[in-house]
Amino acid sequence: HTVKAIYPGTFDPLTNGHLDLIARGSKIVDELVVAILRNSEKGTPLFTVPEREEMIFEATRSFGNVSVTTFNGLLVDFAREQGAKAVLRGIRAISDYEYEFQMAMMNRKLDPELETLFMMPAEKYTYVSSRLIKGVFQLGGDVTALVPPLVVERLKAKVPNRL
Ligand code: COD
Repeated sequence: HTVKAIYPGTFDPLTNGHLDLIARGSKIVDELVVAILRNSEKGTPLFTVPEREEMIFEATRSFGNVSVTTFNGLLVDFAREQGAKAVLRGIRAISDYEYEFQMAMMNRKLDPELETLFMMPAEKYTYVSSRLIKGVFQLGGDVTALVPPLVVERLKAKVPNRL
């Protein structure tokens, strides 16, 4: 049988850490669906959902088995609709564990059939987060080694008057 997995997140914006995880995940599962949460509670995003979707689409088009879409509501419901058996999540450091553990257990409670798979990124991306990328870029820092080239372009267009 074929295994389909969902890689859910906010992706505001996609980083090389996310991309590293997508590359690792796509080697393990048959089909990987990157799913952007539309109604995020993380506050006002920098990029709109269509902007985030386009950046992910461009960055993942060379992988034959990765697609990108958006979702609303419960992740377990979306996974069931998609016929996905697993959710892929990344663990960067111990600090991610608490939050990820709670989500994985809650999702298991909601749907015992859905498994959460955790993968670790390359060491060089363990400190990369969308939040830090936005903060550093807005203050004039160089993020070219940490996000895909298109994300750098989009950041420049979005935040033109940086220091
Ligand atoms: N290296 C490796 N992995 C990374 C890196 C990095 N540098 N940066 C981020 N990641 C991982 C994160 O750990 C995460 O696993 C994934 O990439 C996506 O990251 P984010 O920050 O974009 O995603 P989140 O944490 O905002 O996603 C939260 C969800 C959208 C999955 C969650 O809120 C959700 O499922 N919401 C839907 C409603 C629901 O079902 N709620 C109940 C859940 S228990």
